[in-house]
Amino acid sequence: MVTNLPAEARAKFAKYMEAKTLEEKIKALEEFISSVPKHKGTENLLYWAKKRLAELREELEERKRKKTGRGGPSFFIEKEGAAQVVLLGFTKAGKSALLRRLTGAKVEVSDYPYTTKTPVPGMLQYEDIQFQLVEAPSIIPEGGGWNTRVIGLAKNADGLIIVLDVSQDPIDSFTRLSSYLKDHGLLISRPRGYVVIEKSRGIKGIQIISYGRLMCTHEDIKKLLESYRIYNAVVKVYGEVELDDVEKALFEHTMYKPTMVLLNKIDLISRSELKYIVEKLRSLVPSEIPIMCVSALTGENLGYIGSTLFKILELIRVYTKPPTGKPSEKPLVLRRGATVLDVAKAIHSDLYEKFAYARIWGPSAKYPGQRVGANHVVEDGDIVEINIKK
Ligand SMILES: Nc1nc2c(ncn2[C@@H]2O[C@H](COP(=O)(O)OP(=O)(O)O)[C@@H](O)[C@H]2O)c(=O)[nH]1
Ligand SMILES: [Mg+2]
Repeated sequence: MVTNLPAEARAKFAKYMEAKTLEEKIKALEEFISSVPKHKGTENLLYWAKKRLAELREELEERKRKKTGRGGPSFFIEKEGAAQVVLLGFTKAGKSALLRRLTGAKVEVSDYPYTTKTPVPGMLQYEDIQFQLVEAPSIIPEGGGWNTRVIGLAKNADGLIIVLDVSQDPIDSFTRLSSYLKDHGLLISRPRGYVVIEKSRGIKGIQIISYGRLMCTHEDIKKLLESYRIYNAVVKVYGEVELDDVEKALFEHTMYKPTMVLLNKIDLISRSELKYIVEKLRSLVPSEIPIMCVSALTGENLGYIGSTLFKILELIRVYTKPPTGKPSEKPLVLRRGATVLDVAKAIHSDLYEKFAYARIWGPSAKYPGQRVGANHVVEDGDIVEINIKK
């Protein structure tokens, strides 16, 4: 049940949403929490809000420790290619060695812990597209602000690769790493449903984009957000989502990232040891997460990483062609489930606005050159010709 908050609490919440600095956010959230009446109906909300408050306080503590007042340089890396995938792991798992071998990036591989101090990007070629791999500085088991920035980097990515050293208790490393990620709002297995609310400048009104099944109406969501005095936001719905999940998303910054696991350094152990480890790990790792056994040293199995990423990221490639001309050599990369209209939108807003019909060649076409409407779902390898209204 969605909580019926008194007007005062909602006003306090609006103040929290508008707060700019960390200190302002903390103060506003504290005030909000104390203005919420305590009963069964507000239990969840108070839990989410207090959890968020604890996170913000931790962030502030970290900044104070640094004494710079700014939390150090951010780990932001501009996206390039079809998707950005962050390599995560503890120190010396072999992230740099993998990045170097897979992308040719000039990064130091070292037996000295915490050698990689800032994120390093490189491009991995997969057939006719490229993935941007970004090595994140290693997660420090003791925690701290460095980790906070690594988490920030991972939250901004399209997918994650968890790198484990197969010779250094990979089961324990995986367990610690995945629970650390979960505690910091990063899920590596797909939840039943979740919501992301984006409030950036330039957004007018409430836009609801559903990639799943919404168990309430758009009107319900608008009303809920308006009651929190949110009038401009994009609400992205994934999986099966109830109104409660939308309210929770106001506080919780949990995200799901498609993930794969690399068991690295398989050159160091015997095949029977490896078999035992893989079986044990498989029983712990959610079934949708691929586990691959690789060696950055010998290069074994590294050739399968591109296709595995393509699969878990649920991407497709389409080749666009003008009505009189050849298909493009470079594909347009879209998410699975994309329609002809999404293709038009991705090429040019003009094509989207003046869309009349499309012709399709390839996997989704019943016959070459099939004429289809805007809602036709395209498939990997399709050639799409958009025709506009004359
Ligand atoms: N035997 C073996 N050693 C590796 C492999 N990958 C990395 N290493 C070694 O492991 C150490 C740490 O590697 P590095 O890539 O710097 O780890 P990072 O901290 O995760 O970036 C270095 O001494 C590497 O040479 C591998 O596949 N096999
Ligand atoms: Mg490194």
